[in-house]
Amino acid sequence: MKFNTKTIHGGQQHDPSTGAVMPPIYQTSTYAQSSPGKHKGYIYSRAANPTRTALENAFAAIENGTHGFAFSSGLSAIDCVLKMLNPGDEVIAGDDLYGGTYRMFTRMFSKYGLKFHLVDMNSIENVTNSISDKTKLIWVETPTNPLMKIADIEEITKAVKAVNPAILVAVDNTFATPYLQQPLSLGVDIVMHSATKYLGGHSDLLMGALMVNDAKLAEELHFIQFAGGAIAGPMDSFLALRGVKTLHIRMQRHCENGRAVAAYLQNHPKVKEVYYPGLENHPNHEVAKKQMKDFGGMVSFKLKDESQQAAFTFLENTHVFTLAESLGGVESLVNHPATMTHASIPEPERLKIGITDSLIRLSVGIEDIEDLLKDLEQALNI
Ligand code: P1T
Repeated sequence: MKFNTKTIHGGQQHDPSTGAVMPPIYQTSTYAQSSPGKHKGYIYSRAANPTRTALENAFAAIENGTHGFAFSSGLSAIDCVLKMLNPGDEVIAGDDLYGGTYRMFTRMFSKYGLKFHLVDMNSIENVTNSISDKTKLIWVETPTNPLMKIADIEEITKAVKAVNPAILVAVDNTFATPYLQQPLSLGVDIVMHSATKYLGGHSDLLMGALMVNDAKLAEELHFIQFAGGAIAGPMDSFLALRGVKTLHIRMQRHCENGRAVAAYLQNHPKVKEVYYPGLENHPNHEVAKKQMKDFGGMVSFKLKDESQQAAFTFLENTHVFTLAESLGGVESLVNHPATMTHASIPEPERLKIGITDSLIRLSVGIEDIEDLLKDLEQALNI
């Protein structure tokens, strides 16, 4: 199947008991057994639930994987990956990460003996030079949140595997979605999503996803998911599956609107810099063109007036763009990374990579572009 068909049919079967075209919401924690150990494939919903199974099969299909896993949040999916490691193991990750990922790495798992090297993945040597015999995982977020940096997934994976094929490479594919890039097909081991975002697509649920195409890795992740318990519930699984079915058409409009917003901002006299991989002057535009089908709906920018007050005036005055954390829903959102999504990163670290008070992040939705541009124009002119 091609991608658009897969978003609707990938891994799906009509419900075996009734023929229901959409999987029912199996709102049950447990399943009857006729004799101890004799059951119909489902035992207890922490291990598996039919609504979640339908979603997990769809997740696997859209990322070209063989196995998918649905978690209670994006962070719990990352937590599951890190729990494969042991104290003393080392992880190399990008230097620009979602603030919650940074917080989990530096304040939770460091405590349990994992060591994190955060490097600028613009340069592949920065990754390979940090590899030691303790390196077990490379964590790649691309495009990055919020600075929209692009890492070359295929080249990084090749370089890492050339040093040690046992090192796992994982990609947080939240910003791109499998509509734009499919990391498993580029050689990585694990794809992760905050399905809260584009996969769900309607800002009505929290969820995480992992996709792999290796049975042994799948078994290990399923064990941690089952033993740890951070699973997605049946109602959220139903909603996320409904979201996935329109991913391709939503993404087309997100990309169209994202491109138009980036072009508009780039020509605005009050805007200092625009961060969007579709712009020809983006430092990684060529890599983005190579590995992404289009450039998505996330656009960050800095105002020329670098004061926090100037940013806040803008943020308080948009009407179609709602000031809120999160991204990837049908509605447009605006966010101030320094005080909102990335506030957990200590100020000196934030400033070092460029998350200043004047940085504003837009999640461009699928409304009419004229209304979005009008809204930005009036808020910029206050
Ligand atoms: O929020 P949660 O579903 O737990 O997902 C965490 C996460 C992981 N990775 C990326 C790239 C993310 O953007 C996120 C969540 N991000 C936001 C809430 C935000 O506004 O940036």
